Amino acid sequence: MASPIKVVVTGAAGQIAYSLLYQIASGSVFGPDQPVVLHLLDIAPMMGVLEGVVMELADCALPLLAGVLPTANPEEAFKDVAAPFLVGAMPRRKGMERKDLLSANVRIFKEQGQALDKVARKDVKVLVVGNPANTNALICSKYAPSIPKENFTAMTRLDQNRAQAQLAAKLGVPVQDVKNVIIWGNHSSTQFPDPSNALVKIGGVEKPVPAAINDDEFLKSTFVSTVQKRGAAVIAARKMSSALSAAKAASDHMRDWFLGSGDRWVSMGVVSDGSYGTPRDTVFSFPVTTSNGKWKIVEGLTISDFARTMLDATGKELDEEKRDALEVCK
Ligand code: NAX
Repeated sequence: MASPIKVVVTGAAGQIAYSLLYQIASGSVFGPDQPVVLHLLDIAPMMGVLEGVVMELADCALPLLAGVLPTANPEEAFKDVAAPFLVGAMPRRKGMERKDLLSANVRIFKEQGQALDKVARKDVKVLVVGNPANTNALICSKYAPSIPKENFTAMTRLDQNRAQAQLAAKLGVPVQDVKNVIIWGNHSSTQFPDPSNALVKIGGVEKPVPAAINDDEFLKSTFVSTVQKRGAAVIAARKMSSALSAAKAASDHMRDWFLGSGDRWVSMGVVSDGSYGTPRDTVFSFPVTTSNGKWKIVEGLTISDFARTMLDATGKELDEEKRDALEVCK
């Protein structure tokens, strides 16, 4: 058995963490032979609730769970960690503008970047889930200059999983028979869920999804807006935001980053190098492949006029968020 790795989940007393912690501790993320020590970070007023989570983790009697450390101190939480799931953030309250939320949350990610810089492993793989996830990841990376910027990513995997599920339902095939749907840009309503390179296995043969669906109007309109608005649809029905599916997506993202994505493309928010005419130095979601703990942007895809407009719109939003966030951090 390998020696344990330290994994931190922030917002550990919250609803996404409640599903995520079990997946990490039961071996679904780092594999069935990798023990983990879980560091649980939340704010001081939540320590009582966190105590309950610690009790439940113990009561799960999980063989791979080698230790649990609940704390409200970021430096203690991030000490020597290999994999931080940065989930904790302030939720959007009634009457709060997007800008107010951004300003509250980028401060959290500035502080956490500084703490990671000081005490985390230099090969740490950071996944930011808390919103605005892309810009929070950018700020976190900027305040952790001793850690390579490639090690900071934002979660758009939930959007990818939603898109894959929508296409599979339309085609009447199992979800795993659809692959290579892409989420471009921001994890927000400007994201571009792009089915143009997706493949579907029908009768054992892979075919392009656009040809199999053969309905341009559906693919450019209904499909795109269903995926963009899926989070709001879940809130309307559940009166709470997506948690089970968000935790599953966070697990998928980190597992693929650590263990490899195989022959599938996955979408991750990563620091843009300007690929596909996207704004450099923003955390932009691209199709990537992963192996040996590293991601690589899929190259050489054709960008249609429609896709260009969509990529530009989401890129513009990310540039604006970055400008506002850097202003807040001054
Ligand atoms: P909850 O409000 O249930 O939990 C958030 C937890 O974070 C709370 O326990 C809170 O005390 C804690 N927290 C606040 N400030 C903190 C800090 N400075 N350090 C550590 N912990 C802190 O929210 P939940 O539903 O779990 O969602 C968490 C975040 O995920 C939100 O920002 C949400 O918008 C975001 N999401 C991102 C998604 C994505 O695809 N990237 C999808 C799901 C989700 O909406």
